Amino acid sequence: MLQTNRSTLTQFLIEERRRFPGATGDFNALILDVTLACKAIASAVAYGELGGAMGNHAPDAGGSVNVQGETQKKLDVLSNEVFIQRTEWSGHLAGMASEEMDLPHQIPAQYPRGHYLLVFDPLDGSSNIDVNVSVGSIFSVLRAPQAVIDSGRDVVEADFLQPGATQMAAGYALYGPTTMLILTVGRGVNGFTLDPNLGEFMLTHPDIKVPPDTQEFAINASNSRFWEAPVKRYVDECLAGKTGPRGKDFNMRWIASMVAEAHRILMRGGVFLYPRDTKDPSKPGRLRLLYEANPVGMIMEQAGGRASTGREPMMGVLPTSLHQRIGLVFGSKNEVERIERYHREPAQAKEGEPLFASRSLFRD
Ligand code: FBP
Repeated sequence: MLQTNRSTLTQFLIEERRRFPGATGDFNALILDVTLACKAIASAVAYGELGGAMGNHAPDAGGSVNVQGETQKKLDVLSNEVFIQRTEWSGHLAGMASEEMDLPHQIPAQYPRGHYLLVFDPLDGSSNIDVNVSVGSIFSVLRAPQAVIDSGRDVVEADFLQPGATQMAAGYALYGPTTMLILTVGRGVNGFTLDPNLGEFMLTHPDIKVPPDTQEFAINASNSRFWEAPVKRYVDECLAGKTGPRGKDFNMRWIASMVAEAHRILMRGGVFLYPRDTKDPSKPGRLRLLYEANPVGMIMEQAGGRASTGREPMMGVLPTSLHQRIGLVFGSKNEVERIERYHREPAQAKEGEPLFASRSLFRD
């Protein structure tokens, strides 16, 4: 039964804007353009093989590889194009950057340029597309540097290298059993569910708060031999459960779609770790700072959770490159702070801790 008393996303944004009498409405219009792109991607994802969008991109040409060295899925490329088409014409953007594009995307000359930069991961969790597991789109809005706004010049990589704390807005769309949008414009976090009949995002989860404590962690345990000692200690203690120093049992989850993990944690708490490890010394982490760690980090912090590199707050990290990778830990505040503390504490003495004995699950 349709609940007519719910706010739409448009209504929510207009009510938010009323708090800023001087606001032009450009920011709201940009958010609505981005969420229209998400609706279009939700439809392509939902059609699956029927829409011919499954599988690798350009298979006849041996596939295509993005700047990350990852094989691009058809939906990766399609989603990237949808984000560009839905946002570049509006006059709100000075430029954009994406996981699927080596360099920043310039706003074509026929369109006016605006005050904002859009950074996005058009389809997160790509490895799950062909197996029908939830995937999503992640976005972050930054203010363009004044020099860009004043001159109208083309954007360069350096314009995007702003710490997470300067984000104007961040969000993700989750393409799961329902399509949901999670959004922060810097005043808490709100969740919207796409009403497929109306084609509107309806406010269903106002003012989301992440529980400060949890008994659920998410990490790809197949990387355990590459983990640093503080992460091994943390996971081992979780696995030791009641019999160990934590004195309580923990459950584990790993969906391999970060956006789906973030959503679970927003809904019921938890902690997600894709830490820096020794697997590939040239990569100080698996996930990307600008369009994965920073937007999810802002959402977590705005919902009372915490986001960290494991050593320092994520929102304070000064980016050095567009596709920079970083170790990422986020979720329930007290758990993330414990992991940060373990990184500050000297390495634990091995003896006396059964799990760290020679028969430990995660031996060095
Ligand atoms: P992309 O799909 O955008 O490249 O994202 C990376 C990602 O899929 C995350 O969503 C997820 O948390 C992680 O990689 C899974 O990594 P792994 O394959 O090591 O489990």
